[in-house]
Amino acid sequence: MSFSILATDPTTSARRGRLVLPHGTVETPIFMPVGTQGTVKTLHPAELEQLGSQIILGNTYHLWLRPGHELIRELGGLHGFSTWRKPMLTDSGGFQVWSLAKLRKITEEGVRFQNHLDGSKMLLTPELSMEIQGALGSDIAMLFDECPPYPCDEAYAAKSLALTTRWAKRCKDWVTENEPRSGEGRQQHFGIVQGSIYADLREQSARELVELGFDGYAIGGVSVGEPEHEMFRAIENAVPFLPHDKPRYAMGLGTPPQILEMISRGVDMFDCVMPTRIARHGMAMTLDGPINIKNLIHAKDPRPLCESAHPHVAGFSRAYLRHLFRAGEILGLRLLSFHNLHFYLSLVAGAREAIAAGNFPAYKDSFIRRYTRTDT
Ligand code: PRF
Repeated sequence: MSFSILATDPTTSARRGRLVLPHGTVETPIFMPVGTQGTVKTLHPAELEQLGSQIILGNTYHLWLRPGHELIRELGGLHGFSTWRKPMLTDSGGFQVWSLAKLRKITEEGVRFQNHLDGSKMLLTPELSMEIQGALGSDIAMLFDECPPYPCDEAYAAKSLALTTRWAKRCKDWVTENEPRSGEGRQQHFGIVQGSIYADLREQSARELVELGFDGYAIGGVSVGEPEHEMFRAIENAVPFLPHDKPRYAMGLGTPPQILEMISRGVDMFDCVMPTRIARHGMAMTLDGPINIKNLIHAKDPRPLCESAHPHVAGFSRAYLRHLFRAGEILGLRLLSFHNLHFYLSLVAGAREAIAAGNFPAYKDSFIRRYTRTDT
């Protein structure tokens, strides 16, 4: 079995686990930097390794449209093509079609849409998504799902989740018939629980996916504009129906406090564009909350970004980093991206240590208290 639980927190649902994948081992809970186009924006793969990134994410939708999965297959899969050597997870494309493409239409067959790059008409199906992810050669492929918008009435959410289950079955059938990789090098497949904010639908979705049987389970359809308490409830409504001995992944979130809240609810894996995206807008995470490095208050500040900064960044003053942003220098984008990923990776590394040491609730509470404190 590729996932093992090494420790559990006695007072919350937090777990410390280990996931063995074809390109390496992932210690959980883990944060996965997002590399949509086969690159974590601005960073060299060696820098990602220097940060201790254990697994990164890529996107079926973008890489299928450009440069194309056949070309990537020919050039050694996404690993060979990008030179990233460690594990990689690919999202299945449906969610990205929804957020990027024009004139989308969902049918039983799949999603029809207009390519956002050249306007051509395309169809992405569950089978094609699995074929593309097979060509990309990721360690973990996500099943093709529909992520309903928020808000969404219960009738639509029920119809949508029934479609997600039928698509999951088609993904599984395609993999059974076509997957050439077996044994140690086998690609893993994660089902995605949907059901919007409806407890009974979350339960139904989880049960149906578990019945089909996958290597891990994601909770999708969260962090799509719903209030935070609904997001936590969606996780609480799905987790009890997922197998204890399989990894759980909350897709596309969140803030550092939200990640700790999700870990305490039994989630093992996370991805979010936020740390790298806000870095490119001059936002840096610190233990006292995020700061905007472009602000005038940093103009003469000789201090580093944060007492927990990585040595690669800690030597630069806030004043210098502000100068880089104001001068439009690329190094500013690179240093803040590196810093924010270090912040997220340290957050989850701290959670792993705390779970193993039996003091996760204290770790979580003291982190959140300091991060959200507003000194006035
Ligand atoms: N489904 C897929 N990818 C996703 C989501 C989803 O629901 C989300 C929602 N938070 C982010 N990425 N396939």
